[in-house]
Amino acid sequence: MPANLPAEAKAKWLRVMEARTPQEKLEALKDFLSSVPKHKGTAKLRAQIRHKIAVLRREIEERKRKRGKRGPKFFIRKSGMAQAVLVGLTNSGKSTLLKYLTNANPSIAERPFETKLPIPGMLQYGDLSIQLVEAPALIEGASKGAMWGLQVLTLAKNADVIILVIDLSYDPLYQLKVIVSELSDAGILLSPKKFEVRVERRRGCGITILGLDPMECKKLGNLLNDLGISDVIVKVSGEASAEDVVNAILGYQHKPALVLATKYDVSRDNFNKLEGACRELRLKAYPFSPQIPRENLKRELCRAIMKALNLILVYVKTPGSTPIPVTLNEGSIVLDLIEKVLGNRILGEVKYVKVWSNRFKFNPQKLGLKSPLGDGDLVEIAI
Ligand SMILES: Nc1nc2c(ncn2[C@@H]2O[C@H](COP(=O)(O)OP(=O)(O)OP(=O)(O)O)[C@@H](O)[C@H]2O)c(=O)[nH]1
Ligand SMILES: [Mg+2]
Repeated sequence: MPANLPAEAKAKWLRVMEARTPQEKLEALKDFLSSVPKHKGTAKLRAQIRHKIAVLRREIEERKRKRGKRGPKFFIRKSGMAQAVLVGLTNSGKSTLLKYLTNANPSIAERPFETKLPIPGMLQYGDLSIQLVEAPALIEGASKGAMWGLQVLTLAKNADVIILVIDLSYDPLYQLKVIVSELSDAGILLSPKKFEVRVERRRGCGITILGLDPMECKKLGNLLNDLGISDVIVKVSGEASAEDVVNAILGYQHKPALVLATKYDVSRDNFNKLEGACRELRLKAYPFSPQIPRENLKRELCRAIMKALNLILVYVKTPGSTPIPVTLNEGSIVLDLIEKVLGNRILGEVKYVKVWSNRFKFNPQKLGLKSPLGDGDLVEIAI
């Protein structure tokens, strides 16, 4: 039921939306909550706000603790083309994977909670280099501060991709549920973001929603009412549901993710069950066991990570030089490549651009600045 909020509370909600730092947001949320009348119609809203306040408080305390403490570090500086964090329950095989696929040498053990700090390793395949980071085990209640849960979730927030490590020999659906719900409680959603949301405040304009179909528009209007949000113009581009838009407004992040199902050698039968559940969440699952040839697994995983990130790898050279690998976003054009490797000052001096590609019947071809590039293209830029 929409919460019929007094004008004072609505004005205070706008302060929440305008807050820039977590501390400002926390104060604004507390102020807002104090102005929401307590009755049945606002129970859901008050619960949501209390939850948000609790999450923010923990985040702020966590930051303070990290700043003040000169102890073991949970932060891993990014290197390589992307950082992928391995998140899974204890004993799920995270260290085994890291050791099999990278140069890292973590301790592998049957006893639980063997890995106590994040461990990085570099996954190299051909010209692709992806940093894998083993996160210490996630447990139920991580998002509420259990064990090192909040630090693990912060690692996941900072990574480019999340790899869910799920042990096939022990209730894989339970593990999937725990990981997905802990991440979601920490504001991390595991689906590619296919939309953008812009919110503008305009006094007296009511709720105006642009870019959603009528059903979703109506739903979004109700959800915004429940949150006490009015006088806003919400502009949505791309594919989004009303819930997606509300999550975006509440600050949820979307992270590309994939699933690695370990111990395939001992519990092969569970893979199909897990794969089905992953499909419903739009996650792709890959089997793992140390019996799978290392190079095949590295290739498949690198490709999957690049795809999840919408990245392509192209090679660039000047006439007579050795090509160097460069990552670009999918859909990039020749101009994007030149800007990335040479900067835009040089643009006027480009004489020609030749491209060798398996998309072409005849190679090489001279391309214009607006021509699209594809994965594996070799580009020669003459200046
Ligand atoms: N048969 C088999 N055993 C595996 C596989 N992966 C891991 N194991 C075993 O599972 C146990 C736990 O492996 P680890 O790699 O240490 O697990 P972890 O997720 O790093 O565990 P923590 O760091 O303690 O959270 C070890 O005894 C491994 O040998 C696999 O694919 N097949
Ligand atoms: Mg480990």
